[in-house]
Amino acid sequence: MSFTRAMVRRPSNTFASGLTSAKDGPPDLAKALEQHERYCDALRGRGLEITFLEPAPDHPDGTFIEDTAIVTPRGAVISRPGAPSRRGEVDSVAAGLRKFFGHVPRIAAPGTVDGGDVCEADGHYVIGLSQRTNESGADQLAAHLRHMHYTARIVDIRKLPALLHLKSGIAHLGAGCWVAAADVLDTLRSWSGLPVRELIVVDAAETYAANCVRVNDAVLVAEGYPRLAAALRDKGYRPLPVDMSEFRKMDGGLSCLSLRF
Ligand code: CIR
Repeated sequence: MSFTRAMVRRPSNTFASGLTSAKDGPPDLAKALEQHERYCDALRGRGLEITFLEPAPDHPDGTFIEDTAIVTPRGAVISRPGAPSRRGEVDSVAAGLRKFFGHVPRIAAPGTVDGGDVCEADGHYVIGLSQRTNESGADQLAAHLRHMHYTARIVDIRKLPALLHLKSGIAHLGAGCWVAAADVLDTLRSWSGLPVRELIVVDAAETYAANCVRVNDAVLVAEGYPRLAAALRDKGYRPLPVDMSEFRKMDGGLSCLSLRF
């Protein structure tokens, strides 16, 4: 899929009070803002025009904008985040997306979906049941996607508690090429009928980097994970390292900093 736009939200001054399970200490806001700017540069360098939503001090996790919507070439769906503290993030995202997509349906209670649990693979959407996405939310999202004439499947990753989201452990680079963390491999192989032409396995020491993102001619990948970068290069991809240290402290992966469309 090729992209021309992205929507992002800079971290606000309450960033450090967001949800996290990481034990790496509090993030440095100035450094996070700098890293966010470099991330935006990487997107601009791939030809994307960026829309910035206002920073949201009332929502410390608001910079992880990917969780608030599922955006496809045929329309967008506003999610209902699994963490109650994140539910208020969606209104401003809905307003931003309406400018591009017109009517944008929403996941309704009791459903919950985090966009990080949704992985697009050549027009097929894999939706992960996780700590954040429940059956009702996944069913509603699958129905919206099918209405847009996409196919969708729901998979269960709740037995992989190390994964906050589906895309914490897998990424799809296009044309059936997957990146998967070593401990997700068996689960991925159990998804029958999934077109897997090529598989890049991320070894246990680099699991965080499995959350990489293909953006047009490059693959954005967290900086400091040389084995995955080398494996991507070997397969003919162009890895583009982006420093994610401050976002990692808040459990944030690379994909969650933007909505791409
Ligand atoms: C959260 O726990 O919701 C945020 N601190 C991090 C969300 C990261 N989202 C993602 O990787 N898709």
